[in-house]
Order: sequence, then C-alpha cells, then structure tokens
Amino acid sequence: MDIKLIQFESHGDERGSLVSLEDHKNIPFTIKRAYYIFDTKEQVKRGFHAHKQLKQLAIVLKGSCRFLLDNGKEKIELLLDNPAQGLFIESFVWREMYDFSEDCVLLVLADSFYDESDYVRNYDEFLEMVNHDS
Ligand code: T46
Repeated sequence: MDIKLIQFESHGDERGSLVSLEDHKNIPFTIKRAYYIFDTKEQVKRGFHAHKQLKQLAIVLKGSCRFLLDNGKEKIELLLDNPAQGLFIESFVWREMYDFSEDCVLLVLADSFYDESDYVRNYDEFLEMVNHDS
C-alpha cells in the first residue's frame, strides 16, 4: 500500500513541543496547498474518494480520527492521534475518515492546487482503474 506513517522530530523543552515541516526534508513533496478539517459533527464520515495524481500528508493537530485506506487489494485502518506523526498518502489510494473526536483538527498538506477532476469518487470506477493492469 502506498502510504507511510512519518514520525516527525519533536523539539520539546519545558515550554512545550514544536514540530517543523519542510519540503523534501520530512515532507516528501513540495507543498502547494494546505487545508484543515475541524468542527466535524458526530458520526460523520468523510472522504470516500481517491486521487489520480495528488499526494497528500495528513496530520491530526488536535484530537483524533480514523482513516480507512484501500488500494483495491488490501485495506488498512489507522488511528491518527499524534501531532508529531504524519500520514503520507500516494495517489490511487481510496480513503475514508471517521470517528472524529469533537476537538479534532486535521491538517492536510498537498502537492497540488485543488482540482475536482483529480478525484475518483465512485468506488467501482476506482477498482476498475487500479485493477486495470493486473
Ligand atoms: C482528501 C481528504 C483527506 C475546496 O474548495 N478546496 C480544497 O482544497 C478542498 C480539499 C476542498 N474544497 C471544497 C470541495 C467541497 O465543496 O470543500 C468541500 C469539502 O471537500 P470534500 O468533500 O472533498 O472533503 P473531504 O473531507 O471528503 O476530503 C478532503 C479532500 O477533499 C481530499 O482531497 O484526501 O480530505
């Protein structure tokens, strides 16, 4: 599966913690866009799509949420609850996000600008695309 959990160096001292994110150092691409998801209502599920090109890295800055990741062959469920960890997601990975804690703030860094034509929002279409060559 083309995903990776990246552990960031946390610069901590008696004042607290600090994590720094840098293109092509601890972020495996050039950051073109950042967005964040917060104030998510109870029982809400988000995502339900894959991307054709986009690479992204998700960091839960506060609280927690779960990701279901699916490459058409296997599925992995991950709990994100550590602001010093980033989940890198390559293209052609179906994602669903759920179990958002009330205080969850999910930051996502992306390697491209927003482009609706890059989304695959139909699961059967996604399966056809990833299983095309096998
Ligand atoms: C992803 C997961 C982790 C914009 O106008 N600009 C943006 O950069 C984004 C990301 C979204 N939007 C608009 C499009 C929709 O009208 O915001 C609305 C909500 O987006 P969406 O329903 O796609 O949100 P999620 O949480 O299902 O998915 C988002 C990202 O879209 C997606 O790329 O991988 O978070």
